[in-house]
Amino acid sequence: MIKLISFPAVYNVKTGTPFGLKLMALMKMADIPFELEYQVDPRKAPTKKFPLIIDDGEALADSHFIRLHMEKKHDIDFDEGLSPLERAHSLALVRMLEEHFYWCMMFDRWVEEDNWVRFRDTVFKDLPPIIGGFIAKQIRKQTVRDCHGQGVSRHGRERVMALGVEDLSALEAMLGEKEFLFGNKPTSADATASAFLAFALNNEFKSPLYELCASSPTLSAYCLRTNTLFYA
Ligand SMILES: N[C@@H](CCC(=O)N[C@@H](CS)C(=O)NCC(=O)O)C(=O)O
Repeated sequence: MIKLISFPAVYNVKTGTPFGLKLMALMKMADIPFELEYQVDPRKAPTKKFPLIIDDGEALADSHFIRLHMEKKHDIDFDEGLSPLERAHSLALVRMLEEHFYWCMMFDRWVEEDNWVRFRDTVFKDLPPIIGGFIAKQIRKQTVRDCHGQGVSRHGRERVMALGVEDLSALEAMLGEKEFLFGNKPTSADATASAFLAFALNNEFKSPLYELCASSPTLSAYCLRTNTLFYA
C-alpha cells in the first residue's frame, strides 16, 4: 500500500500542508488505498519538502509528479472528459493556487506578527519549551526568507491580502453554480482547490482570506462538499 508522508494535522485539517491534502483527494478520487504517516522533519525527503509517497519501496516527491506517477501506474486520467482548453484552464488555476495563492497564505500565517504567534502556539505546542521556541524561530526565519525570495513579502500586508483575495475571487468565478470546477465530476483541479480552501477556512486568524471564504456561499458550500467527499 502507498505510504503518504506529510506534516501532522493542523487545526481541523488532516495534514499540515495543502499539497498533502491534495494527494489525499487525488487518491480518494482514484480509489487508491494509502496510509498516512505524520513526520515533522522533511530534511531527508528527496526535495527536502513534504509530502512524499513511498510506493513499492520507492520514494517520490512533489504532489505534481506524484500525480503523474499515479496516472501512469494506474492508467488513469484525473481530467478525463476535459477538452484541451479546459485542461489548459485547469493547469492555470492549479498553478495560480499552488505557486501564488500559497505564498499569500504563507505570508498570512508565518510573516504577519499576530497570526504567527497564534500559529506558532498551535503548531509547535508539543515541542519542549526552550528548544521548541528555538526550532520555531529557525523555521520561521527560513520561511520569512522564502516569502521574501518569492517576492510576496516585499509588499505590505494589505497588498498581499488583496492579491490572495483576487485569487480566491477568480476561483469563486470559475466555480459559479457548478458542483465541481469542471462540472458534476471532480477533476485534478478540485483536489488542489479543495485543499487550499480547507487551509484558508480552517484556522484561527483574522484574515481577509478567511473572511472571503466564509462569507462566499459558493466557496463555503464547495469547501464543505469537497471536505466531506475527500477528507472525511
Ligand atoms: N511543489 C511541492 C510543494 C511542497 C511544499 O512546498 N511543501 C512545504 C510545506 S507546504 C514544505 O515541505 N516546506 C518545508 C521547507 O521548505 O523546508 C508539491 O507540490 O508537493
